[in-house]
Parts: sequence; C-alpha cells; structure tokens
Amino acid sequence: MSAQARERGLVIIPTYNEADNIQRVIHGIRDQALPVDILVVDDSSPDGTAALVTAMKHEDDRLHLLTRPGKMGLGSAYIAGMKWALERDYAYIFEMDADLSHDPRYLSDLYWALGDHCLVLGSRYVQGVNVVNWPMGRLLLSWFANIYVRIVTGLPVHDATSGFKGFRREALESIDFDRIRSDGYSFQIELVFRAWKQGCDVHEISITFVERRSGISKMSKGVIWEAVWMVWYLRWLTLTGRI
Ligand SMILES: Nc1nc2c(ncn2[C@@H]2O[C@H](COP(=O)(O)OP(=O)(O)OP(=O)(O)O)[C@@H](O)[C@H]2O)c(=O)[nH]1
Ligand SMILES: [Mg+2]
Repeated sequence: MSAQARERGLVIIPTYNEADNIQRVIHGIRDQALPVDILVVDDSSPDGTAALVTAMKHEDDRLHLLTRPGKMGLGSAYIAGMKWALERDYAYIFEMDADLSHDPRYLSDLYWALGDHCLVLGSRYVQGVNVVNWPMGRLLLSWFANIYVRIVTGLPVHDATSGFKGFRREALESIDFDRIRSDGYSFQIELVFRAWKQGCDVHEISITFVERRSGISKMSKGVIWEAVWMVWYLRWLTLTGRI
C-alpha cells in the first residue's frame, strides 16, 4: 500500500426519502474497502431514511449521520457536510448520490486519482455518453447544458453538473461557502468553477450513470432555470475580477 492509501476520506451522501436505496449504497461503499468514513446528511426524510442509517451505525463506527429539521435543498446539505468534514481531519472529501445512480465501485477510481489531482469528477461525457435509462430529452438537455456551461464560463470539463466527485481538502478550504447561493445542478457547477478559479486542477474519470430505479426524483424545472442564469453570474464574476 502506498502512502496515499492512508489518506482518510469522507463520503458525503445527501438524502431525502432514500429508504429504498441508502443501505445498499452504504454496503456498496464498504465493499470497496477504502479508508473512508461516510456522512449521510438527511433532511428528516418522512420515509425513515435516518432510522435505517442509525441502525447500521451500530455495526459501523465510521458511519455518521447529520440530521436537519426539514428539506433545505441539496446544495445546503452538501455545504453542511463539507463544513462538518473540514472541522475534522479528512484529507479527501467525496460527493455521492444515494439513489444508486453512482456505482460505489467508481469511488476507488476517484480515491486513487486524488493522489494526483485536487478535484476529480466522475464524468458521464468524457468518453462519449455513458448514461443508462434516461429518456432522450433529458440526455440531450444534460449534454447541451454541459456544452453551454463550458462556452459561457470557460470551465474546461465535460460534466460540470456531475454529483459524483472527490476533492482534496485544500480545494474545499479555498472556497468561501457563504458566497455560494445555488442549489441542485447550479451548486455542482459553481463549486467546480470556484475550485478551478482558485487554481485547482480538475480531472475527469469516466463513469456510467444509471438512472434511479427506486424512489422519487427531487429535481425540478426551477433547478434547470437556476443553472441557466447562474453560469452568466459566474462569467460576470470573472469579467469583473471578483473571482
Ligand atoms: N439532504 C437533502 N438531500 C437531497 C435534497 N434533494 C435531493 N437530495 C438528495 O440528493 C441526491 C440527488 O437527488 P436526485 O433526486 O436523485 O436528483 P437527480 O439525481 O438530479 O435526479 P434523479 O436521479 O432523476 O432523481 C439524492 O441522494 C437525494 O436524496 C434535499 O433537499 N436535502
Ligand atoms: Mg439521482
């Protein structure tokens, strides 16, 4: 095992009504045998997601649960998790969805790539298109959204909206979370953009994304419109030297 193998990581998993999926995701992560803790950030899911995590905590002392009083949004759940991580001594910090769209076996790839890069994205579009079970409309929207983000912001990545990624601690330390306002897809774009602007090298590894089979999607049209405008805000920040 190399020195990198001892870097301690934290996988942050935001959840809202993921009772069908959360235990499988946690088992999947543990199967990777990586030196990582897991933090589930649950917004008091009515379906009892948190109770399932609590039950697993008895057998896994590297599993943690942060419960918030109500549904407060994906972006703020990640920020709460990232602040929690930075208060502790994790070297690597990962984002991952609970709905099994992100296969835990790629976590190993993200983990090892962080030895050489400060931000690693699990990318659906780095080698063609690797998405399973999305209707054509959604696929085209996501694909063109990423081209749009690249053109407007200059961010040199193929999948800026990916929710599966790993940061070295320094990448997150360089970001002022209190300036981040966005949620959903915008949040993902803004976080990568800010880290990149701080000089962080962004590396993409190819993943296959599989649409959720269980549970209900929380994404909405509002989330898409937020991203449409937000990229122009990022460009404005750049042009005016504010970032
Ligand atoms: N804590 C918390 N988690 C959330 C919130 N909204 C979504 N999530 C979680 O964030 C992750 C991504 O949300 P999804 O609903 O899967 O969104 P998506 O992946 O863009 O869309 P689909 O996979 O098509 O449903 C999942 O693990 C959700 O449970 C929220 O307000 N609070
Ligand atoms: Mg999903």
